[in-house]
Parts: sequence; structure tokens; C-alpha cells
Amino acid sequence: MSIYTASATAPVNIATLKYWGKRDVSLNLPTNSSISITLSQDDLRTLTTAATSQSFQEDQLWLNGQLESLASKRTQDCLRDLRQLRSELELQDPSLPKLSQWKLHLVSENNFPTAAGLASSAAGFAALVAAIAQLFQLPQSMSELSKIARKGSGSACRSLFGGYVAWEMGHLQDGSDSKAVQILDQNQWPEMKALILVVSDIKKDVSSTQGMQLTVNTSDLFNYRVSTVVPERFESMKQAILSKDFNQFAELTMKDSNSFHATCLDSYPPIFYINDTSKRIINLCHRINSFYNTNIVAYTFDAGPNAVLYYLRGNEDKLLAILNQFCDKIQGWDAKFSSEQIQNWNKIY
Ligand code: 2P0
Repeated sequence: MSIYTASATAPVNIATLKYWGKRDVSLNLPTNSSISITLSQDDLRTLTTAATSQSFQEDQLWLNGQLESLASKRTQDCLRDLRQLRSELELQDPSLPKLSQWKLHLVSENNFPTAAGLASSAAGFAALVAAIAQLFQLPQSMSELSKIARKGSGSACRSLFGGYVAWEMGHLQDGSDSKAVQILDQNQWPEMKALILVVSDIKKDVSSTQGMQLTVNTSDLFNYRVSTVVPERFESMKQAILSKDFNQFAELTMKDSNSFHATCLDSYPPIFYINDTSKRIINLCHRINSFYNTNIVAYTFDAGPNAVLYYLRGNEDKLLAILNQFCDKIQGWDAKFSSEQIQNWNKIY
């Protein structure tokens, strides 16, 4: 019996304007639009191969070599939507094999350690949706497919695009206008680089899903953030990216990271994602920018203490030279400090 296969990769994306809060938990509809940069395929990515055959007995997923459950509602929602689109194609063209009715085998592999504390769900769901869409030969655009990836994990919708990506929150109740769009291809502003400082690889104790709903339900500051701060910042950040204005992009990115962590602190009970080492990194970035009299580096922190620094290639040498004073080993563009090195820095700084 025939086996049909297709493979796709999706890289991790790091938000520069943060998604934090759902207006619909079941559909992963956000309370604000967000913006991110997708890292390069060579760096942090998930590779997924999807196979289907009439002989397969059940849907199965192997993640990094381990058999994993596909039972979660999020995964089931993605599989159901993709099969629905395929069955529409099969109705239009009865000569097509009935892949929508067959079971799927999925093999996924991350090229980065899950312990690095980086959200892997975004790349994971994006690669899963992209691989199955290819297997089913779906004609839908990436923005259309991003609505399916969004149901797996909100931030996953942004990983279907490379480069600079916006997730437009949409306003419809069914989520049909809540999708990702590309702002700028990575080749149009290729000088941007990211450096990940691994402060801690310990799993966070408040998951993003739990944390964001605690913030929605208890933080007063959150209402101001989503009603006033983010809508304006979303437009300004898009403009900064389109005009490749790093100084402005960096200011908005740092302010938005701080605003997001302020709403975490304003939640009740408060959520602490950044730690003292993260705060030292924040201070150091401001000192560097102040020394150069313009922003040459931007920090951003997700739901954990690890820093992602954005900077332009032309400033790499001077930035790394400064960082090197504190940490003795840096590798390549996706350079990661080990937690031990950052802890050493903790003592020096
Ligand atoms: C973001 N984060 O924009 C924000 C910033 C974390 C901090 O998206 O519940 O794993 O699966 O929709 O996408 C992490 O949340 O949450 C996240 P779900 P997700 O990248």
C-alpha cells in the first residue's frame, strides 16, 4: 500500500511586541496584536515529517525519538482542521486519494535542547501544520494556515513566516481574522542578529497559558496595556521595521518587554519571570546604549529569565567585546551563554 510523505521545518520566533492574554482560550484568540522575528532555519527549528497510509492503524507522533501523545485538544483541533480542508479537496476531485480518512504518522525533531528554556511549541505546531498541509497538498496561503497553527499554540502562527512577522489579533468571534502576516522578509533587513543568553534552563513554574490568564483576570495595568499602549506600539514598531530604523525598533522592543513583565508583576499573586541576572543584563544594555548615544542593542525576555538580544551585524564586534568581558565564550550568531557563564557574570558585575 502506498505511503505518502512530506516534510517541513519551522524556526523558533521571538516576540518583540508580546502576545500576553487570550480573549478566547479555546481558539487561542489574543487580547492584542503582536510582532516577532523568526530565527533562521539553520539555528533553532523543528523539522517534522508527516506520513499517511491506508495501512496505518492510529495517529502517532514521535518527538525527538520518543512516542508522544496526540490527545491534547490543541493538537486534535489542528488535525481536524487540516483533514477538513483536505476532504473539501477530495470532494471537488474524487480521483484524489482519500488521505483525509487515513491515519497520520508524524516524526518531529528539534535541533536545540528543550532544556534551553526556549519555547518550542511555536516551532513545533508550525512545523506540524506546514508538513501536513504539504502532505495534503492544500492550496491555502500561509496566513490561512497560520489560523490553524494558532489553535495549537498562539505564537505558532508567527513561525509559519520567516523574517519580521505580525500576528493581527482580529476581532471576529470565530477567529477567522486572527492570523499572521509577514511585515518584511528577512532578506530585506538581513543585518539583524539575535543572541540568546541562557540565564537558567530550569523549567518555568508558571506556564504561559496559566500566567497570561492570571494577568487578564487580575492586573489593572494589563487593561491599559492592551487598550492604549500596544495598539499604538504595534503601528510604530511596524514602521520602524519597514524603515529599518534600529534605534526606534530597539526602544520599542525594550519598552514592550518591560511593559509585559510589569503586567506580570501587577498580576495577583505576582508572576516573576525575570530574575536578578536578567535585570543585570537589562542594565548593561542600557549602559551600552547610553555609551554609544544610540541604541545598538535591544533586550527582550519571554516567560522566563533568558535574554534575547537583537543588534545589527555591524555592531557585533563591539557588542560581543563588551559582553566578553563578562562571559568568556560566545559562538556564532545564535551564541548562547551557558547558565554557568552567566552566573559567573553575576558575581563579576
Ligand atoms: C510571545 N509568549 O508573544 C509571548 C511573550 C511568551 C511571552 O507567546 O497558550 O506558548 O500556547 O497560546 O504561544 C508564549 O505563549 O501560549 C508566548 P499559548 P504560547 O511570544
